[in-house]
Amino acid sequence: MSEHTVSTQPIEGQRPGTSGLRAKVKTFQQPNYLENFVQAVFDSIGDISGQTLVLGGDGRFYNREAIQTILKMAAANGFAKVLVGQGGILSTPAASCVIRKYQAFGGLILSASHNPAGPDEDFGIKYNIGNGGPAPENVTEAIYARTLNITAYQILDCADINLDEKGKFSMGDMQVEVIDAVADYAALMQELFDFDAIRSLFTQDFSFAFDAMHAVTGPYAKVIFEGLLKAPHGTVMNGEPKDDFAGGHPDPNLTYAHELVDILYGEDAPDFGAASDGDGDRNMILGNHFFVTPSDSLAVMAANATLIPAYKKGIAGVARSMPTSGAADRVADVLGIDCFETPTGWKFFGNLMDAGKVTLCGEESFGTGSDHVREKDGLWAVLFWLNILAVRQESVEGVLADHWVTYGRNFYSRHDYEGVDSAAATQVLQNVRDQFDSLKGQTLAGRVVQMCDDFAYTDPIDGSVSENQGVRVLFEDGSRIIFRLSGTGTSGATIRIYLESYEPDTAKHGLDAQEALADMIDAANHISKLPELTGRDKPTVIT
Ligand code: G16
Repeated sequence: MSEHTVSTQPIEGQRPGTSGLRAKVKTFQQPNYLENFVQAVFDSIGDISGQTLVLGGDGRFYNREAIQTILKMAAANGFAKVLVGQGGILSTPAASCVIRKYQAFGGLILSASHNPAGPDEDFGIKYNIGNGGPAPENVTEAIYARTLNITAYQILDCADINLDEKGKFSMGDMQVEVIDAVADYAALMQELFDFDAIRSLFTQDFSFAFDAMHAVTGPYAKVIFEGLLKAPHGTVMNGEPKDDFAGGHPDPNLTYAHELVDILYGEDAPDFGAASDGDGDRNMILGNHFFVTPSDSLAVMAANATLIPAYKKGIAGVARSMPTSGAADRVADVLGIDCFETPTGWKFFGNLMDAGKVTLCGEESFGTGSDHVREKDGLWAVLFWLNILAVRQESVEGVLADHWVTYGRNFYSRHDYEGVDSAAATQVLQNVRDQFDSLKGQTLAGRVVQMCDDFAYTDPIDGSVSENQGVRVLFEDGSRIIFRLSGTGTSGATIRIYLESYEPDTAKHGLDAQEALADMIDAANHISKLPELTGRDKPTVIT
């Protein structure tokens, strides 16, 4: 067993995006691509000698090979110990949980989230810091800067570890401990929620379908829902993780989770349906013939938090990403707590949670979570909803109808245009920017434009500034149209248009969101010239 220093050269394009470095598997398989990035991480995060690293991924194609390489590099770079999930598996929230529980220095999570997997699809890697959360921008920028001047990486020349066997192994001077991927996470969930109440719900006339979408949450969901909570066998659909996600696109939304959606909107539909994504941090919540927008889900959680054991004393505050609807703000207002508006990206919530300023966080991109870990957490959100339903003994639709009576309804939708030519996408946003001055005071979609800007955020804890986080058109009545380019895609550009309008009138709450927002959608197309520039007459995905 010997330690090698291998010469290398910088590789272009290794700047982490919204959530780490994502690229095609074939790109990651290029000589030194993975190694350069991992060495850049190890060179940028401080003194790692004698420290513990957590390592795991969503099980997608290339996960196992990448883990073996990273273990050998961790050993050569001086880590004392690596905790790795059995089979190389750790869902993103489970990795966050393990980093925190064992006070590790940080963790490397291998995932491209909901992006398809397989030899011709996507792979990804991100570094999480010691609080369990995604590295903040100053760290990811330091990693990127290092990728630009890297000249060598360190690696141990040794045999692979058997990732399928739990136990402690040696790799040079470093210890590798292969841990149960589910146990620590399942234990944490039992501390937070009333498992007795949820178990009793399953003995009643209540049916539930959970779609793991052939991705990482299958084993977690089977242990928690069918094992600990005694939901009927078969509650978990598509629960066998596959390295290509069975050819699917495990993004829990109305388009890609259509198998579950068809069941919840079919005959004899279950009372409750939920899905999670590739790496287990996103969630979609459905009732019988009913869809809960992620923005509303966050608001309902905030309003009902005291029904849950972990939050029974109340929540410190909430935070939402800027494009997420203002539904949670209304709840925060009534509760007399702060509501923070951050840029898109879970990494922006970490400081607020560490400072004790927020307990619950959420994003329109099907992410909700709390300060129990520092990632969004799909199964946590499902358990939160099950606990609410167990206590309130109402349907999902009933809970929402009641919520809207109290707080009004923020009609909300996101339109995604995927795989658009990058120059055209940039121009769509620029067209709106060019009208910032002239739009102000104009009437669009029957509403008066109050102001337009490029969203910028100053972190209230460390004062760091993040600019150009989305183009906003804000109306006097609180309605909003927001344009953003996705930071998680790997081919072409994805334009996201976020549309929101507030409706206090209960008589109008039953409207379909696309109907309620139709004039806003027309206005967005008109001011951006999106149809003309992209040649698209409809979005790829509507949520
Ligand atoms: C990631 C981030 C989220 C973000 C989402 C969408 O989620 O963690 O904070 O909201 O991407 O980002 P974008 O609009 O830039 O594509 P995930 O689940 O992909 O890791």
